[in-house]
Amino acid sequence: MNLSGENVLILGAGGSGLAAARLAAEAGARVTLVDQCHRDRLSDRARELVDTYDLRLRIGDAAAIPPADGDLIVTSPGIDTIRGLGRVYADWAAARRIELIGEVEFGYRFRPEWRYIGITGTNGKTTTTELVTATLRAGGLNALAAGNIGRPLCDVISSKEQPDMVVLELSSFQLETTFEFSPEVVVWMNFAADHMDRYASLEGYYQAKRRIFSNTTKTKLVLHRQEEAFPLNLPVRGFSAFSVESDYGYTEGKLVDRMGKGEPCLYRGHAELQGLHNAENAMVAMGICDHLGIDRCVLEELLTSFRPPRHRCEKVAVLNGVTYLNDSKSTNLHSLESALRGQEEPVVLIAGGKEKGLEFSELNAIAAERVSFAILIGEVREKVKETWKSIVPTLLCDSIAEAVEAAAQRAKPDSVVLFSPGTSSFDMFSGYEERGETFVKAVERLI
Ligand code: UMA
Repeated sequence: MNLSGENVLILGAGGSGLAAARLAAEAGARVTLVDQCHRDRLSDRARELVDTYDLRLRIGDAAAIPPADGDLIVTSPGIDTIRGLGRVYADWAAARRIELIGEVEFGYRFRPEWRYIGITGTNGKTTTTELVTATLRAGGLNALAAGNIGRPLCDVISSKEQPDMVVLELSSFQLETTFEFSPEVVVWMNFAADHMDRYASLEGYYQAKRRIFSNTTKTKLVLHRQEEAFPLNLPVRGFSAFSVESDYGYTEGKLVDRMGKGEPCLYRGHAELQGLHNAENAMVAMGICDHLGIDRCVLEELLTSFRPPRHRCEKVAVLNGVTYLNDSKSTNLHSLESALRGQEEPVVLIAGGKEKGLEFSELNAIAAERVSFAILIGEVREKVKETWKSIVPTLLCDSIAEAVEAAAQRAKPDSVVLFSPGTSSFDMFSGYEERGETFVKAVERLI
C-alpha cells in the first residue's frame, strides 16, 4: 500500500499503535501518534519510533482535540470507539468522510493476498491459536500467530516475513473496526458475557464479534461450536465435546469426526491439555488439518508434547493422586463453567475474586454436579457462599495460600483441585498472571 503524502493518525501508542505507525511511516505516510498518556509515560519504544520516523505526537490532553488534517485514522483495540477518545475521532472522521479502521484491518490491506485463519470467541482463543499454529508448523507450513495473542499483525507485515498462513486471535475490540478483512478459515469458539464495561449491552458485544463474518468473500471454512450454529451460506463444520450432533466430537479419549472422513485422533491419556474444553480446542486444529490436507497424525503427535499457554487449566502438579490445575485466566463465569465441564473427576474448586456484578447462581447446576467442595476467596466470597451454601460445602479463605492448604486437606486421590476464579483478580492482584503465580507457589509449597 502506498501512503505517500497521506496524513495518517494512529490512535494509541501501545503495541498495536506503534506497529501500525511504523508500517504507515515505511509506506510513506506522515504519521501522527495520538495517545492520552502523559508525555513522561510514553514508552522508550514509542520515543525511539518517533525519532526514527520523525512522527508527530499528539499526547496527553491534546490527544482529545483532533488535528486540522487527516486522510486516514488507524485505531488500537484498547481505544473505545463507542465512547471516549475513539468516539471523538469516529465523529471527526465521519464529518470529513475519512475512514477510521483498526490495526488488524490496516495490516490486512497491505497483504490481502496472504492466507489467514481468524479465531474469535469469549474463551479458548489463545490456546487454540497457539495449538493451531503449532499444528500447522508441525505439518510443514510456515505459520505464525498474531493478533490479540500479543503480536500485532502490522508488526508481522513490517518484518518482511513471508508466512504461508497467519493465525490471528481476534478480540471483539479488534473486530469492531474490520471491514475488508476476509479470513480463509473463521473459527467461532463460543460466546458468553464479558467486557460489559466497554459495551452498552450483551448484544453490542455479540455484534462486534459477529463482524468476523463481515466479509466472507475469501472464507472457505467456518468452524463453530456446535451449540452456537449460525445460518451461514458457507461451508461449516461444528465441533463439540458434548453434543452428538457435531461434525467433530469426543468419545472415550479420542477426537472423532462423524463425517467418517478419517481416523480418530487420540486425545486423553497423553495430552498435556487438560479438560474437555481443550478437547474442543484440539478439534479446531483437527478441522484445520482436514481443510489443509495435513495428516491428523501430526496433531496426534503434537498433543503428546503441546503445553497450553500459562494460567489456562495449566497442570501444576500431581500430589498424592490429586491433580492441581491453575486456571487463573478464568475471569468470567463462562470460563469457570468450561473448566468445570471439562473435568471428569470430582473437583475441589478454589474460586472468587473481584466483585464485578456476576451472578454465580448461573452456575448452580454445574457446581452441584461437579464440585465436591468450594473454597472461596476475594471480594465476592461472602456473596458466592450465600449463593452456593445449599448446593456444595463451602469454606471462606483470606489468601490463596490458605485456600490451597484447605483444598489439599479435602481433596481425595483421583480428584482435581481446580483454581478457576470466575472473575477478575484486581481486588488482590495486578492481574491474572500474578494471581496464577501465587497459586503455583502455594502448590509448590505443598511439595
Ligand atoms: N489509550 C488512550 N486512550 C484510551 C485507551 C488507551 O490513549 O482510551 C492508549 C494508552 O495510553 C496506551 C495505548 O492506548 O498507550 C494502549 O493501546 P491498547 O490498549 O490497544 O494496547 P496494545 O498494547 O496496542 O494491545 C492491544 C490489545 N489490547 C487490548 O485489546 C486492550 C492486546 O490484547 C493485544 O495483544 C495487542 O493489541 C496486539 O494485538 C490484550 C487484551 O487484554 C492481551 N485483550 C483483551 C482480552 O484478551 O480480553 C481484548
